[in-house]
Amino acid sequence: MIYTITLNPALDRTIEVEGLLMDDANRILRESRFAGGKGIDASRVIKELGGESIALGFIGGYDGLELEGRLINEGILCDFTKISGETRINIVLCDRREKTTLMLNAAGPRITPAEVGLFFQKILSIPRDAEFVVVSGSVPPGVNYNVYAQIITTVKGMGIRVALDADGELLRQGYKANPSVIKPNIYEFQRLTGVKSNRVEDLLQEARGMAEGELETVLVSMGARGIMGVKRGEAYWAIPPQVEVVSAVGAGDSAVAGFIYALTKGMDFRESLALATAAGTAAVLTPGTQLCRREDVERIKGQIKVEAL
Ligand code: TA6
Repeated sequence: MIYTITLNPALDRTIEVEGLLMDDANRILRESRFAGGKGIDASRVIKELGGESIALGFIGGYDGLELEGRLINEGILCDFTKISGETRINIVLCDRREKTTLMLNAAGPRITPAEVGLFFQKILSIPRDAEFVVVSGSVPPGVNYNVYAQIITTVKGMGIRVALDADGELLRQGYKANPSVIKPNIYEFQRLTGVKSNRVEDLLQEARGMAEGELETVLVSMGARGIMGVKRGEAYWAIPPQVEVVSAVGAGDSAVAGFIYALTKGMDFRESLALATAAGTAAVLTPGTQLCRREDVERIKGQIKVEAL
């Protein structure tokens, strides 16, 4: 079983307009709400690909219940830690005319120390035969930036592999706890390493130096350019076909889900990287925070070029 951790989940309220006008009234043409947050997106994609996962994290209030209910309706198992605060709502504003998507991500509810303690009790109850734990996204107020390092250390101590998809101080501290896999996007990777170049050969050199010891795999997602994957002794660049981007929201989460799902199905590194890239590419074909469709992933997977580096 795969477990996903979303400490700051969100109800994503997707709003569509036709030509956003500043300082003026804009008519909403359509709106919808999805269970969101990066780990939850991973759970949704794992389900879409035919896998199973259990979603962990903090939820609270009526919006938290709605988020949980939406996941249950999608057939996703949940084991959230209930909090006194209210789960946040993020705004995903899609402009049909400009074909742009703008995201307004709220900070999230303040988490009390007792609620952090309750969450760690849930972490410790994860069965030792779990296949992977995926930790992803921002953290809400009241949660320290070393929390991912603590989760990674705890879960690794239970003999379970961990994948980390985060940014800034969360990634910096989490990476030092040596998860099995990290998946920053190119900007997050550049912030982590200080590398200024966006050339694959420069990113490769830095990633090779990182993929030593317990950090087995470094994935760097690069949008339409695909994903660079580096392990000790092997490295690839998976390049997708060029597609028309409807919304890139959730593409990185879909790539993480595709990679972890593939590993748990016994695929090798090269195949897992190809599935990750196909899932990320398929995610941009859908509007707002709708994620990838299985049929798109399977179609695109056959078009992924994987170059050995
Ligand atoms: O990647 C998409 C998404 O998970 C959306 O669901 C939206 O809620 C946002 O990212 C949350 O990201 P954050 O970094 O704020 O946790």
